[in-house]
Amino acid sequence: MSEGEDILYEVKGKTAIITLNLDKKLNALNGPQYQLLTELLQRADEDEDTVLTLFQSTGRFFSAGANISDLGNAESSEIFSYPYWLKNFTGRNVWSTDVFMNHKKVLACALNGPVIGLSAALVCLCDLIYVNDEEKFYLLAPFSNLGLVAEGGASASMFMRLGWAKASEALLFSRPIPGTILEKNGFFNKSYKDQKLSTEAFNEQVRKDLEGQFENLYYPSIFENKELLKVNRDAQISAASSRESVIGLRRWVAGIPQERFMKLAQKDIKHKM
Ligand code: CO8
Repeated sequence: MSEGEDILYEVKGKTAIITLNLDKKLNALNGPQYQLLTELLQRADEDEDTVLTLFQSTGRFFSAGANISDLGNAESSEIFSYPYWLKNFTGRNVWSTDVFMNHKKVLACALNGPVIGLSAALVCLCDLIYVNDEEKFYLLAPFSNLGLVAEGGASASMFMRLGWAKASEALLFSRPIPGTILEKNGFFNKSYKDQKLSTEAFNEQVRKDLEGQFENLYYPSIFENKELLKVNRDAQISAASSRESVIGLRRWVAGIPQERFMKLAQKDIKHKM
């Protein structure tokens, strides 16, 4: 294992494993942690021997999205400025989305628990999605509740993966979409519910199952097929990501999400459950 404590990077055979390891904060990530996650994904992409990149987590949540206490680090003089948010929001979001979207290897995620916000958007860019227990899983895109708009290309990827009806509920009304509904919509490949696995055992089982899927195949064809599969998707994700990031930038400069994040932290507002 490497890359410190918060996000772990490990290579096992032909699999690069990236693990969110902040379970006490439900794997909510601050800006530098999203940046590190993106750098690690790029590292897996560049590793010639990697066939599969497995994005996994620890504890009871896959990720509670952006760390809502992260804003405390910004100077008061810069919190409403374009340079600050271009660097800490627009630039980072466009880059992370692009790296996830353009990952050349097979990109799979093992969802041990619910996923929220920007992390949910990044999950929607994975090729394959596995869920430990759909009854304990939901996807929440609470952008309307936070004074934000979709991020990470979610305004395009969510209707592709959830269907228009559920993507509208998720994005317009910030409604959590339960795992049982997501199963019907074909959002994930497989549930491990019947096996009643701990998070660690689930992650291990997903890796073994996936390695069994590609071990005797011709790897360059896998990568070329991935490229073909995503070619039409990418134009829409790219356009969405750039548009979302510019609208979001204006919101931050106007101070709207800051106010909503503070209300959430003080429990004056909460997310629908
Ligand atoms: N940020 C920071 N800490 C968090 C977060 C978060 N997003 N989510 C949970 N935690 C912490 C809690 O503060 C708590 O810590 P502590 O034990 O020290 O008090 C611990 O995790 C456990 O959380 P809860 O006790 O609240 O657990 P519950 O099961 O009761 O509730 C929820 C779980 C529903 C996930 C609840 O914690 C919650 O609503 N969290 C906020 C989720 C959220 O709004 N995330 C942001 C989504 S938007 C996004 O990702 C894009 C924003 C772009 C920002 C860009 C910034 C530059």
